[in-house]
Amino acid sequence: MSAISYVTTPIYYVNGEPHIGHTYTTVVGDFLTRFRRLDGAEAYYLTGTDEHGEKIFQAARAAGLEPQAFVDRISERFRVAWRLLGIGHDDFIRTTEERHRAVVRQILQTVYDRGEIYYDEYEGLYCVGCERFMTEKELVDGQCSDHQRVPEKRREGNYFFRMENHRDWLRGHIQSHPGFIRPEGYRNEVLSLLSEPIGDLSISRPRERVPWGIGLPWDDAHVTYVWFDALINYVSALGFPQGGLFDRYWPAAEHLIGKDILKAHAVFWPTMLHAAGVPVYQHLNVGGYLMGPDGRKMSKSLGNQVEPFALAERYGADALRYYLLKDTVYGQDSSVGEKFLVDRYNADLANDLGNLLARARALINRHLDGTLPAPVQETADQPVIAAGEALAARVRPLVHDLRFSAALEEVMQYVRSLNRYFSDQEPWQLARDPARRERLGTVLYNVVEGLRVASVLLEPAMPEKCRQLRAGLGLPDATMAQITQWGGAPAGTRIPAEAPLLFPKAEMAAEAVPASSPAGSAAAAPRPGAEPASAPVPTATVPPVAEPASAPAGDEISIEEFGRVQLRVALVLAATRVPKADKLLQLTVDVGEGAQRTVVSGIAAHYAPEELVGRKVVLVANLKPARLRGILSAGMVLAAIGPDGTLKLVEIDPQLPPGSVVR
Ligand code: ME8
Repeated sequence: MSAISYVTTPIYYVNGEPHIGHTYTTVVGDFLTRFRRLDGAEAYYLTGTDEHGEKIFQAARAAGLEPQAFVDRISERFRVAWRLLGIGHDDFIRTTEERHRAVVRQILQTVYDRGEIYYDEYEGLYCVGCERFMTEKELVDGQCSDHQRVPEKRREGNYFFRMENHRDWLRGHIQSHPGFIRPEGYRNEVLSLLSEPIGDLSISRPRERVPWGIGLPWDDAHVTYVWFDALINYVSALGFPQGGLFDRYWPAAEHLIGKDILKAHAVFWPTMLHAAGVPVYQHLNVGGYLMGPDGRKMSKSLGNQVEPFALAERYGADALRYYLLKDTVYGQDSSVGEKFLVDRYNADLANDLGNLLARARALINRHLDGTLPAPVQETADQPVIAAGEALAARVRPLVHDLRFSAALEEVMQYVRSLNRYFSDQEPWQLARDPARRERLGTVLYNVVEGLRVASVLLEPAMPEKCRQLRAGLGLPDATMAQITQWGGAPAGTRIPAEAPLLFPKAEMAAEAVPASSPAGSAAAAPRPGAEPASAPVPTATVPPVAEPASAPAGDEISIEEFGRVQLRVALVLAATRVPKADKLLQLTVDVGEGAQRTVVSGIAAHYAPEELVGRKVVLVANLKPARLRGILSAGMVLAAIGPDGTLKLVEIDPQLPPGSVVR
C-alpha cells in the first residue's frame, strides 16, 4: 500500500441539509483515512461544500436570503454534522472561498490559452437538479430519472470546452489503468459511454441568468458552469499549483462519489485535467445508493427517509458509522433503516463485543485485584492467539479492495471466536479454584489482548468507542504495527474499577425516528417560523448554529430555591423487580457516600433490571425518604417522559464519579 493517501468526498450542495447519503459517503471516507493512518500511511482527508450555481441561487431566493448568507448558513450545518459524527477531515473547502476561486480562474485561463475553449450558441435540455444538459438518451419517459422532472429546453450563448478531443485519450487511460474507476461495473459503464461521441462541454452561463458564480477571466459577462467550478476543489484545497500539499498528496488522489455523479467525475474531470496539463487522479471509487427501509428511493413524499442525526443521537454516532459500513456492500445499492441498525447494534456491538468486555473486566476486578497478569500459554490458547496475529493481514486487503463490510465481518468473527474461547475455558469456574489462578490469568490475559487487537481494527469505524474500550482495560491507543505481535497488552496493567457500559442493549424506539426530526436535544428542535415557509431547506436535522434559548414556561423559582435540590450522579450497582409491583424496580446505587443507597423507581415498564446495572443516572439525593411496597426509598432517579409516555432515564457522562454534584 502506498504510504500516502489522499481521500476526498464530493463537495455537497448547500441547497438542503446534510442527509444519510452524504453521511454514508463521508463515513466511508473517514473510515478509509483512519484505517490507512493507523496502518502507517500519511493520510489527508478532504470534504466541503459546493456553493455556486443556479440551484443554490434559486434555493437562496426561496429562503429570502442573499446567496452568501444562505450558503454560509447551510455550509456550517455540514461542519456541525461532521463534528457530531466524529468525522476527522483535514480540510473543509467551500467553493465561495477566494483560495478556490483563484484556482478556478487560473485553470480556466490555462485551458483557454491552450485553445481548448470556444464560444457558441447552444440549444439543449437542461436539468437544474443535475445542473447539466442532458442527452435525449439519458431521459426516461422524457424525464430526468434522478430528479423526476422534465428538463427545460434552453438556448443560449455559452463557452464550450473541447471535451470530445480528449475522448480517445481517456478511453486509453481507463483501459490501461484497471483500478482507475472501481468497482468494475462502473468502469464498464464509463467505457461504454466513451465508445460514442461525448460532445463538448458547456462551461459557462450568462451572468444575467445565473448571477451566482465565478466570472470567466476573459469575459465577466459569463460565470463558470458549476461543475467546472466544483470539480476543481480537489486541487484548489491542496493549494494548486504551488508545491507543498499538492505535490505530496495529489499523486495519491482517490475520489469517493455516489453513482449519481459518475459522468462528471469519470468524464468531465479527467478531460479537464488533461486539457490543463495536470496529471489525473489515481482512483475513482463509486458507491451505490442507500434506499429507504422499504427498498425504494428515499423521498419526503414516501416518508421513507432515514434521518442520520436522530439515529446518532439515539444510538450513538459510532453505532451509526459501524452500521453503515457493515450493512452495505460498497458499490451496490442497500436498504437502510432504524430497525436494521438496532438489530446490527445488538448482535455485534452489545452482545459480541460489549458483553465480552464487561465480563472480562468484572472477573479481573473481582479475582485478580484489577491487575492484568502475565500469561503462561497452553495449547488450548493457540487458536485465539494465532488468529489474532493473522487478523490484520486478512483485513488489510479487504479494505484496500473497498470491501468494508467484509473487513469488519473478519474482525467480528474474531470477536466471536474470543467469546467461544471465553465460554469454553470457563474462567468463572477457574476463579473458584485457587490452584488454577495462573490459568485464570492466562485466559483473561488472552481475552484482553484479543479485545485490544479487535479495538484497533474496529477503530476506523468507531473511533470513540474503541478508545473507550481500551480505556476500560487501562490500555493506551495503538497502531496496527502494535497489534501484529501477540502480547502487546502489558502484564501488570491496572484495569479501572469503573467503566461505562460500552454498548448498552438498544431497543427500537416506540416510534421510528420521524422524518426531519431534530438531531436530538430539545434545544435543537425546529422552532415554528424559524425558517420561511417557502424555503426548500427542510427543518433542522443538524442542530442549528446558536439557537437562542426559549423563554421559561410555567411558574418560576429562584436560583436559591433550585439550589435546595441536591442532584447527584449515581452509579446503579444492582437492580431487581419489586415483587407484585409491575411498575417498580429496586435499585442499589452508589452516590459516592461510602455506603450504598436503596432507591425504588417506577421505571419497570421501560427498563429491564439487567439494562440498568453499570449506568450512571441523576438522583435527587435529598428527597425525604419514603416507604414504597415496604421498601425505604432514599432518593429519586430522574427520567424524561416521551410524547407516548415512555420514560427515558436522564443519563450523564459516564466519566463522572458517583456523587458528583449536578446543578
Ligand atoms: O452532487 N445514497 O452534491 P450532492 C448514497 N455538489 N449516497 C448518496 C445518496 C444516497 N441516497 N444521496 C446522495 C453533488 N449521496 C455535487 C458534487 S463534487 C465536485 C460535486 C451522496 O449534495 C453521494 O456521494 O447532491 C452523492 O454522490 C453525493 O451525496 C451527492 O451530493
